[in-house]
Amino acid sequence: YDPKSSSYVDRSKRHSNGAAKALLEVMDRKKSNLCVSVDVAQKQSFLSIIDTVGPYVCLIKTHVDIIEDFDDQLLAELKALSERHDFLIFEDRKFADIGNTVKLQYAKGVHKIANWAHIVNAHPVPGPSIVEGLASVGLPLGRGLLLLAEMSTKDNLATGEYTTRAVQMARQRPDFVIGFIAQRRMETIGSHDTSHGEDFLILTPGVGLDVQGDGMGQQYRTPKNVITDAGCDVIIVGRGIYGNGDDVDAIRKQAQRYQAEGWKAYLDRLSK
Ligand code: S5P
Repeated sequence: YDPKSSSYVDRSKRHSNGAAKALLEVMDRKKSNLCVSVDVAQKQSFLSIIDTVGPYVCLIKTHVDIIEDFDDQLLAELKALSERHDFLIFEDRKFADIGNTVKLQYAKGVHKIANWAHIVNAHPVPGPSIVEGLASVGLPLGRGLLLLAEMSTKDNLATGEYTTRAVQMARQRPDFVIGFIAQRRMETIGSHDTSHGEDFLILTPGVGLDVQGDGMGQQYRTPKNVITDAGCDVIIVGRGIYGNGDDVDAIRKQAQRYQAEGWKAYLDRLSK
């Protein structure tokens, strides 16, 4: 079994986790493997970008702790947009602490992330206990977790044995860990026998069509590099979509462009 040559909709049937299933289904329904990362500091701008790109995405990635005028109304509006435009929500919280602390960070505080984010992510650095802590909150709510097995930045430390250990952690909790933030497929890592049908979602940041970096360590690859060549599943695009100002038509055009490029790259991969 090779997830690279299987369709998103067929793969949705292999996942028992509700968030993974729902994501693969919406990707198929909307013909989109585009996740837009909305890293802006004002609520109004945040909601306006999401309303504009909503029709073209399968997933919206948030960093709610960036928003200066955050309030509960923002979450209500985000939820309404996710229903109107049919996308899932991924809070890019990058949990990285002991089980008990991440459990509190996930469920409580100002943001109450578990109440509204279908998907969150975590650094594997604390070991399997971080997954247990998050699962105790997220599983009863049908949520999914991604582990950061690799990063997009220059000279990052998530390589080699660290990546392998991240994959092993995921294999211990397939009910909750639905995949990875990574730059390539992970099923073959750790001299694992892939014949039993393992399937991870690979969500990949560091995607841009016009520039190669941001002067702060970020490194960009194209949708073709990421989806067709590396076999990843979802392209995560931030500033490539809204980085040239807040003109709504320009943002819509970029979202359509990345959606089209990402989908073409997926169809090219399937026809290989
Ligand atoms: O390795 C990573 C992991 C993540 S989640 N590299 C990343 O860039 N990210 C996130 O993806 C980062 O926090 C940001 O929100 C987004 C990339 O944004 P862009 O504007 O560079 O496309």
